[in-house]
Amino acid sequence: MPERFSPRPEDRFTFGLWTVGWQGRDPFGDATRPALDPVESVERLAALGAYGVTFHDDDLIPFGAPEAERDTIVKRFRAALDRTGLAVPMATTNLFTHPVFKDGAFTANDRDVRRYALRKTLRNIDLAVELGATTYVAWGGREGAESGAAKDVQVALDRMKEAFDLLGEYVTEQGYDLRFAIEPKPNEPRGDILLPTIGHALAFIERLERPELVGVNPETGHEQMAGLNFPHGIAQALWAGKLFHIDLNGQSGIKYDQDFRFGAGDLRQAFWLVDLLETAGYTGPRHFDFKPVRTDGFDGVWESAKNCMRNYLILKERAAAFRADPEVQAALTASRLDELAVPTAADGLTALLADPTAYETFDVDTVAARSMAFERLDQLALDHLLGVR
Ligand code: 3MF
Ligand code: MG
Ligand code: MG
Repeated sequence: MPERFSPRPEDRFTFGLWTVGWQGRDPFGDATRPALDPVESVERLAALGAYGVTFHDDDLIPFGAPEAERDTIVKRFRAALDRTGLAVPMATTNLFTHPVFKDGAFTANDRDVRRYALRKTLRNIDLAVELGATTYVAWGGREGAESGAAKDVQVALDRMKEAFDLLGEYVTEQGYDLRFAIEPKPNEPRGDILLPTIGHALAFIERLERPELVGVNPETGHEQMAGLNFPHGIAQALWAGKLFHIDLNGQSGIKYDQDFRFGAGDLRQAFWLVDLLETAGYTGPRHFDFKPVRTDGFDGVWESAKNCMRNYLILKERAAAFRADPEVQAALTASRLDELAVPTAADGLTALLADPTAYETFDVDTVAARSMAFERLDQLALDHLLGVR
């Protein structure tokens, strides 16, 4: 393997404990792999060149474990982090596995469930901060419904806002350096989930008491399950200053959440995504949220974890070659990308209204006949992606 595709901690690749630890349980089948010790995951991921790990509370500490057991587990986990140098930049809460969350957590119709969900989250926030996390992800997989009357969506959004306002109040009072990142998903496990896309989440955040504390954690496959263009969604999140974190994986079109390794699925979108992240100044972790296919043993688990990082680095090299190619630069100019960067009316509204070339003498037919030359530009990108340039 060429040296240039071997990950280093500076690449900031991170993995959820639940990814390599996924046992292959799906709605139709039982586990195909035994449970993985989080300490082994830490050691293996460090050896592969990762920067850090992330976790749901229950990935590390079994649900309902007594306090003494919890302390022992955390101590052992922390020792593994110290030994390997892996960081914990993000943590999150499991508000979806236990049957108590069957109708949601922050937006469950049952108030007792909502209060419990908040307490479970606050408890894990303390641990996250103790382990050095600066981002706290919230994926509301059970916040939704299968039928119309079962959820009053506007009222549920009031409850969702209440939850994030309380979480913001808590981290502010504690003086924690921690920001929240909402992870949108359109469906699965609920028939329809609240805050289904990046756009819905961005609009919701602006209604919060402390919007500056809340951003998004978009996942490749989740946007693609809604038929959306992931790099476009990421661009809008960056534009809004809200890309606090990202879940990278692979997905082939509008179907169940496939969670393939990064690079599998829609390779063209993966190329444009890496191009964007690497040129737009995103400095956060490159976090993989994937599921090693359940057909494989642990060989496939570590192979796919390694290849998430390898594929990212290959695409990073291909995207950089695309940007550096003089023919691409000429093609970008021919497609007038430089002109898009020029404000439309920096001379102001009055000047625009007084400019006859903008309307009265504007030759619509001549301008309509100008080719945008996008086909040439796109083939250059494809040639670079395919490695023939
Ligand atoms: C589900 C997911 C989640 C979230 C996680 C928060 C179990 O489709 O993507 O993974 O990523 O809960 O990080
Ligand atoms: Mg997913
Ligand atoms: Mg995810």
